[in-house]
Amino acid sequence: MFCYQCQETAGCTGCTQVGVCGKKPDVAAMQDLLIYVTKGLSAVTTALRAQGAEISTAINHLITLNLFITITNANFDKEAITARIRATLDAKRELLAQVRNGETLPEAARWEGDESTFEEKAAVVGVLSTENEDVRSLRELITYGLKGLSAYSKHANVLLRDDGEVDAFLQRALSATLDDKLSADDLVALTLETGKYGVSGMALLDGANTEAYGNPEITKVNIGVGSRPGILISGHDLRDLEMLLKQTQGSGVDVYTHSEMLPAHYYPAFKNYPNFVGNYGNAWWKQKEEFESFNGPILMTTNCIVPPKDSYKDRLYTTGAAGFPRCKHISGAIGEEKDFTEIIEHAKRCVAPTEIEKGEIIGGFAHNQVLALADQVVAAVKTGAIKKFVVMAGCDGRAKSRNYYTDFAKALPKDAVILTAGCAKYKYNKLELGDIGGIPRVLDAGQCNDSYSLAVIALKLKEVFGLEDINDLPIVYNIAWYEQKAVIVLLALLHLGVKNIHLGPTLPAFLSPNVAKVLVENFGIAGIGTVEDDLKLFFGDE
Ligand code: FS2
Ligand code: SF4
Repeated sequence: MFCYQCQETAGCTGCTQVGVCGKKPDVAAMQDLLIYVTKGLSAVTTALRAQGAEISTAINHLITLNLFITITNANFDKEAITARIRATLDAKRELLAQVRNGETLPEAARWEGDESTFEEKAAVVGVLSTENEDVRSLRELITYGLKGLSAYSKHANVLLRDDGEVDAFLQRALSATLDDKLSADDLVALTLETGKYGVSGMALLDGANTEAYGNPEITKVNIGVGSRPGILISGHDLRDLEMLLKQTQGSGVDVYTHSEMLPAHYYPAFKNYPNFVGNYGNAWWKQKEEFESFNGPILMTTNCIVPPKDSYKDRLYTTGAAGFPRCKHISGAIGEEKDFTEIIEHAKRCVAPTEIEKGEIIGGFAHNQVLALADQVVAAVKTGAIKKFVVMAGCDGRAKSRNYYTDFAKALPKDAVILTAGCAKYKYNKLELGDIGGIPRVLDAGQCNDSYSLAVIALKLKEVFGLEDINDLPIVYNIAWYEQKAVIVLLALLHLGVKNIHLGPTLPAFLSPNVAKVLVENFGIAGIGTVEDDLKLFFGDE
């Protein structure tokens, strides 16, 4: 196997024996093949669009879900992934027959094979099948950005929102990664275009979420526990949460959020459920301890799954893109009501969660809420009460080096405000960082996709202060990344013209030295240093 798509890749170069995430070589192989056939299908749909044909929503959804399934920590179930390969080949066969000059399409679009050939084929179509290091780097950078984009599209799709242009671009760009005629410059341009569609994808999801559930508002979220049995829901899918909340009414079972589901508490629609008790635990990587002490069933709606311990494996359920062998998967297509009865009945047999924390955390600072406070925020900037905003969005992870973000947050000057989104927040959202004239020093916009809100806020501030360039704002970017959704967030920020983003705790292994050089020279992308040095860099010697 060879995989280097996430920040925790072995030795900062690539997982070759087994994934640091727990992905085994046979699963890695099927993921490689799934990406290959999905690229092939995308070449077919792109050719059909060029002929003037319409591609069905079902095919668009098939493609986005395939990509989502291969995101780090989403799906470890070889059988489920193999079934997706078969379904993709079936769909492609039918569509390929409608392409004029189908024989001119890339090999991935024409390849056929039954399950007995999958392993052999997977061995020659992985990341390393592109020999040129820079082309490989750019192809993977684009593919990982598209994986992130597909996750956000899928969350909008389950709320019955689609953007045909995003789907068409996603498939065109996937197909372009098969094209040997494209130069490195072409691929750099496509990388930036991916960022443009990243903004569209996040805007689509933002519209879908706020239309369905209202605009997030300032909310205090309980981190303690109640006395009744509970279900813990993790991942990013708000529609799954909505169905679970509805189905648990009157059941005597409480619902708690975990990790990236925390921001659900900020939406008005979810406040109407009396059994929606609070947030339990921390970022994804602490789940082995926290799922154990939760005592009740856990529903993973997306990544990030850590291979479960036997002690709670029978309590772990998956749905949507998530999967783990021998953990019960709750199915349900887009537009269908999923049936969570089995999880609710399971919860009734469990004891209440063991308390691991007490108190409250505050969040809900997505664009609408922050813009409602705009006068207060602008006044604080004008009087100098707020000197700088520090965007610390992104992901959390296991690496000890990520303690940098806790130390950095603690050491920030008292007139700096953190803008955050994603599970990166768990490194500092329980610190006592205080407020500035009533504005908390950590403003949590929501999930990683709500980084979109941070961009909307920055663009609004640019307008209010009458600035020409987004980089003239008193905002610095110190982003933590882990998986591929952070890649699309990064590309979206680059598309919006944001420069000098610091990315840590390490730069992606999939950036070749030349590709890294392009990002450094054109966008000022940099890694992180020590807390002390970085504070000097961002704030001078004040
Ligand atoms: Fe955190 Fe994992 Fe949000 Fe990422 S829970 S690293 O999925 O996309 O963020
Ligand atoms: Fe390794 Fe990350 Fe790939 Fe898992 S997702 S195999 S940890 S690079």
